Amino acid sequence: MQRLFWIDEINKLYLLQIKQQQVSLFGDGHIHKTYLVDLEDEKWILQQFNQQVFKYPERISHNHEVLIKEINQGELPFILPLPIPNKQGKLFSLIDENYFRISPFVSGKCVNEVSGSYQAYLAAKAFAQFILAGMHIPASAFQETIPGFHDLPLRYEQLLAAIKSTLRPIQGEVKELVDFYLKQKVLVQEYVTWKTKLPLRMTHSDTKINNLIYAPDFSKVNAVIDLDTIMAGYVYYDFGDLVRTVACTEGESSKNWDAIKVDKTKYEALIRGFQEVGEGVFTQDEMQSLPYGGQMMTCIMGFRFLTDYLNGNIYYSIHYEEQNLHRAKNQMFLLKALQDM
Ligand code: GN1
Ligand code: MG
Repeated sequence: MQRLFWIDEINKLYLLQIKQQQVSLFGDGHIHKTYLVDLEDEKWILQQFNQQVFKYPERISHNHEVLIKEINQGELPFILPLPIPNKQGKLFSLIDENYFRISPFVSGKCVNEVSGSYQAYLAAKAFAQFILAGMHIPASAFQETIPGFHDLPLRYEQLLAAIKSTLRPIQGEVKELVDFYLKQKVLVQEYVTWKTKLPLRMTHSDTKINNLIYAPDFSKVNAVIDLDTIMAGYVYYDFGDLVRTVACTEGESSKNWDAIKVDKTKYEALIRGFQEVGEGVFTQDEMQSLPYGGQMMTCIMGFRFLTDYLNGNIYYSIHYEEQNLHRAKNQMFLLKALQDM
């Protein structure tokens, strides 16, 4: 690994003694650069924060401070590893114009696919319990860390703009995907209708399955992670992203197109998890909006991957040029399967 320019400053700011050889890249996130810091008697997660994606780090700090104040961590059945303050009391540390932060490392298993319906059920329960833990906090207490993050009409507009301005030829497979996603206008209209019926809650808003850490034996959930998108949202967002990443027979990066189907047993397990936790707490409309959530979140990721491909891959990290196109194609097959259910 090349010399890490931030180590000395981090050591000063967090009163640590990290050596370069104790730092290694960690995890599968698409956004931040995440490292595991393995000291002899303790482990930390250190992140070099992506300011291109999150343009308002101060809003994230604000939301995290709300959580630190309002959520009794002892009452949560899992850990919420929020960043620790540096010696100036700040959750972010600015080093050479880059933002860094450190949070507790939670051991366990982080997976991109679950292997059975019990794991699906546990994930759903954990994310629903997270929403529940924040229900006493007015949604207006949270700031929008990415404006319009799950705003489907806005993402549709962004796709239209990318189609107009792209330097890539819209033909063949690209055209097929563009046509498919433009036809999802119906889901965009449904979004507007649900908006009039549902309350805003504190949601995690990025509940893909690898944003959760299971116990090593998968008997429970140890932690809910990736806490930058916690803000006001709809319950179906968090259910929907689980459907997208748990109830699909193939992972988000699979190109095994014919195998992309809905795993109904896992889908039912997700519903069960949300029902058990949300019974008598979530409104009837919120419970009824859950199936829409699966479709909507799959559709929005398809919009976003395709938009990014058309824009020249400026948002998501990729390993090869067509990867965002393939991610959008993967989501198209899943969305079709969800719509046929
Ligand atoms: C990003 O950071 P990560 O990989 O958990 C993205 C999510 C997408 C996801 C798709 C801030 O999440 O919205 O669902 O990739 N996060 C952001 O894999 O854009
Ligand atoms: Mg992540």
